[in-house]
Amino acid sequence: FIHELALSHAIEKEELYVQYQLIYHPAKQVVIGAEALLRWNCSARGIVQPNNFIPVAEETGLIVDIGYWVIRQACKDWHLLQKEYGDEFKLSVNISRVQLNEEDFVDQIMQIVREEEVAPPSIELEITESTTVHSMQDVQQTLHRLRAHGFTIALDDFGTGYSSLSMLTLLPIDKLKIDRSFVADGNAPLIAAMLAMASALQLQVIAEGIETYEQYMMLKEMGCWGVQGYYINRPMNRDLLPKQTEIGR
Ligand code: G
Ligand code: G
Ligand code: MN
Ligand code: NA
Repeated sequence: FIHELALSHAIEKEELYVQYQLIYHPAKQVVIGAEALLRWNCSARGIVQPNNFIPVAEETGLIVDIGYWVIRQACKDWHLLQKEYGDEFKLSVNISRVQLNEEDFVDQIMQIVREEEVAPPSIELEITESTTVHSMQDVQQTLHRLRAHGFTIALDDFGTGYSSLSMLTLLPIDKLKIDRSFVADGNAPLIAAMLAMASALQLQVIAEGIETYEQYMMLKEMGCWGVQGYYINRPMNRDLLPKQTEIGR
């Protein structure tokens, strides 16, 4: 049980921080991006995992301000990471349904990237299928506006929610992130089918939860565009991330 009051002070008390997990391009053998993963170092209970406080943040609406804080932090870190990984480097940020439903979400995120001097194509927004269960038309419109500004959109946890396939035609997206459960199951035929489908729809694919050399080689040989997982790196603070030259696989 997370006390809402404690969470509501987390930003001002500087208890929030972001860790990063690299996204690696197996064909080119280069880092192409990273996903921002929020952490909370609570003074009362220590490090709280996102699965334990993001639902509370969503229920209370605190996720809106926390989410803007994450986006701003990602923009600040982008400048530093881009020096290491190059101009094409993208930072992905998880966006919850509650954030997307904010009427001024597009204006707010545009203001943040302007102030932080980051171009929208350097930022990818990860949404989940559950993001889209309610008010599909509003979500569609918001995503279209974000893409018109140059942000890219990734459908996260792909294959785990309801109506996965209809989402692909309903939502304007650029990428699929194959949920790590499919990688863990070693379900090669299913992954191959997802890759073929994504290719037909001209979507790039990132496979999540790559933990072993065998999983890495399988996805690489299948032509998967990007991979992410403990095999590349555990989520970690920006200054500890492996350098481009340290991460040849
Ligand atoms: O590292 P992991 O335990 O970080 O993340 C657990 C879950 O929390 C994932 O489903 C991830 O998408 C979600 N998550 C991590 N960071 C954020 C964030 O900044 N915003 C939102 N909305 N979800 C996040
Ligand atoms: O739901 P989302 O994909 O945004 O969140 C990613 C979650 O998966 C985070 O909790 C992150 O810490 C976790 N994660 C990242 N890589 C691996 C991995 O290789 N194995 C496992 N088991 N979890 C991972
Ligand atoms: Mn994600
Ligand atoms: Na995911």
